[in-house]
Amino acid sequence: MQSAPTFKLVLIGESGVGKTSLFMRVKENRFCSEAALGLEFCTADATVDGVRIKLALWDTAGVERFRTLTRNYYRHCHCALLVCSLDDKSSLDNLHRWNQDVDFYCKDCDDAGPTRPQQDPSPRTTAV
Ligand SMILES: Nc1nc2c(ncn2[C@@H]2O[C@H](COP(=O)(O)OP(=O)(O)OP(=O)(O)O)[C@@H](O)[C@H]2O)c(=O)[nH]1
Ligand SMILES: [Mg+2]
Repeated sequence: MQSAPTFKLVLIGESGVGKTSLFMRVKENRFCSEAALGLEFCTADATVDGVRIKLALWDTAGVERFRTLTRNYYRHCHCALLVCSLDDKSSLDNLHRWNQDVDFYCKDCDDAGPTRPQQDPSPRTTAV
């Protein structure tokens, strides 16, 4: 049986908006009440339009001093989830900065590695 194509997905956004919490929900199905830096990776199975896929999910750090490091995580990604918090307006206002980073640092998405499926969707950004 053909293995499921893998899509790399990164969670990005300001510090404290809940990226690691979202990540931990996917990874361990639990909520972590304390702030955590993250910078972790996990995989998850999903079915889209009846097709089995694998998500390679990357958590990143939103703090400014890690911004350069975070950009390394954009390499070969297929999807970036731009995360903001409803109780932090600046995290919404600053999303365009993260989107600019995605536009700039995801230029290599078209030659992503061997796990890339034959007919991939174009890289997209999604706000949640
Ligand atoms: N009330 C509430 N708190 C949340 C929610 N999601 C996350 N938090 C809390 O917000 C704080 C920050 O969440 P994190 O998931 O660590 O935030 P982050 O985006 O990973 O932050 P950085 O790693 O610094 O970039 C933690 O104390 C979480 O428990 C939510 O949906 N509701
Ligand atoms: Mg975090």
